[in-house]
Amino acid sequence: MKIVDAKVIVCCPGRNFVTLKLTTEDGVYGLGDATLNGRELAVASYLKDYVIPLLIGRDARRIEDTWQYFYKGAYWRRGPVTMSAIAAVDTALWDIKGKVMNAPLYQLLGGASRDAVLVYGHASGSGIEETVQAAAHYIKGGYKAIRAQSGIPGLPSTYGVGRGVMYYEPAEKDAPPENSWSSEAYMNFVPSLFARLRKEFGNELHLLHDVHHRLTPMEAARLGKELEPHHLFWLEDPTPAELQEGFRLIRQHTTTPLAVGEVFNTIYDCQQLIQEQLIDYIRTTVVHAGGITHLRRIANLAEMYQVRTGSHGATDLSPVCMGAALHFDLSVHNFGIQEYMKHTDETDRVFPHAYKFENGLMHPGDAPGLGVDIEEELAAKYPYAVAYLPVNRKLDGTMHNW
Ligand code: KDG
Ligand code: MG
Repeated sequence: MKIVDAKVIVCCPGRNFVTLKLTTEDGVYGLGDATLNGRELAVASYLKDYVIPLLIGRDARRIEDTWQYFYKGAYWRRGPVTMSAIAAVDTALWDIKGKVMNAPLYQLLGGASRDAVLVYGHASGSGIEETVQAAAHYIKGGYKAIRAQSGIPGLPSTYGVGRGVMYYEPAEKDAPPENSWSSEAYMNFVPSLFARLRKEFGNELHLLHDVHHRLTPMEAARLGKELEPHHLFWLEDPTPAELQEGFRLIRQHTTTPLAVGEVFNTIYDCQQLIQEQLIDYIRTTVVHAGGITHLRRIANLAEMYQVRTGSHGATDLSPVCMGAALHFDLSVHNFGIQEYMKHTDETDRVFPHAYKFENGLMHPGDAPGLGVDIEEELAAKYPYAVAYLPVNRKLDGTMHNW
């Protein structure tokens, strides 16, 4: 079953997406998400200039061999551009396999391990009361798990404050916005946000929080400790994880569960974190960590150490990735939770999909393959527009982690 056509579709229905479409000699096609927020065209070029010429004529059934061919064959391994490109190929091949077998992808991955997938949404506001209102909105919509972020008194802008109640979009057209940051102001404020949320909503609701790599390990240890009375589901990216051993220090001081990994590309980025049980949830996702094939490998390692999955699912991951993630989540034994941010209506029109949200849970649907399509003519009406993620500086102007 030869691959005879491969196309990279770049579109911007509200935000930029890069999609790979592979077609076989029998006319069956598969899709893969290749979106790397703020660096989209680098992956599009990697695919067009280096991957597609080698894909044409390959047997679409050989998913594992194709993965190894592009991972080992490039010589230059890992990195977000390479791994997003490999992910797109891998996802499209799984989509094709599902369509050929006339089965939803999760059936090929061992079948459903659960009835549906627990997801969390984002509640954010410019201050505590607005965040409480946003959380109430999500609860009304059926959510059982909510990530809460809030503007910090004294700081003009901060991470995670959305656009409208249901949407969040950090990338801005043209030049990167500059945010300002004070770890002291942040740490002094966050426990009061969660105290208020618990007071308002009680103990049953799952509450999550994203630090977005902004603290040192010792600062993160303090925050984790102070949040303990509020029983978070997880504290995400408390410190940059290039220094995996930095998590040992956090772990020694707090029982608040830790989640890491949305910027990881391979199993080697989280090997130590998992094997030393320094984290509770691994957030690697289909598009940035080498596709379904590699994500399953990470999940299998994590299972041995009682680490559960919690894949990244922000809106810069396209509906193609969301569909793939839900098949993975439904099937993998050590699933924990899935991030879910609603795409805009124009994005959903470009990518019609079978997955559904109901009562705080999601299901990928039973359409063959991924169950996600692309309306190419409509996509063409939304041309690419350069957009950058923000950068972050401390109050004295020092460049910090965004
Ligand atoms: O592209 C970057 C965003 O996806 C990221 O900032 C969102 O941290 C994020 C999250 O947890 O969804
Ligand atoms: Mg995050």
